Amino acid sequence: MESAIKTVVTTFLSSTRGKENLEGGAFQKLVKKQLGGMMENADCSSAVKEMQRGLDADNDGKVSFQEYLTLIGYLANSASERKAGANANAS
Ligand SMILES: [Ca+2]
Repeated sequence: MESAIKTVVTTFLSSTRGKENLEGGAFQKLVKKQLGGMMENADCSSAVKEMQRGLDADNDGKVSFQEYLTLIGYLANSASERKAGANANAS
């Protein structure tokens, strides 16, 4: 658990290269390199751009750490829903 949290943090920090936000293509690079197994559209640039816009709560064109956590939370949530769906037959 602790290593997972550290990975979430260090992945963001290494992707921003010292900046506070993921800017330009950094977000897309992160998604393509790190999340291809969890996200169906990770290789589709337009889908990733769309997702970046959706995460960008303050509309500054960049993905802040907080906004990035929204994505992590979303992925964790959908992973747990998939597990729950596999364990129970009912919707
Ligand atoms: Ca933002």
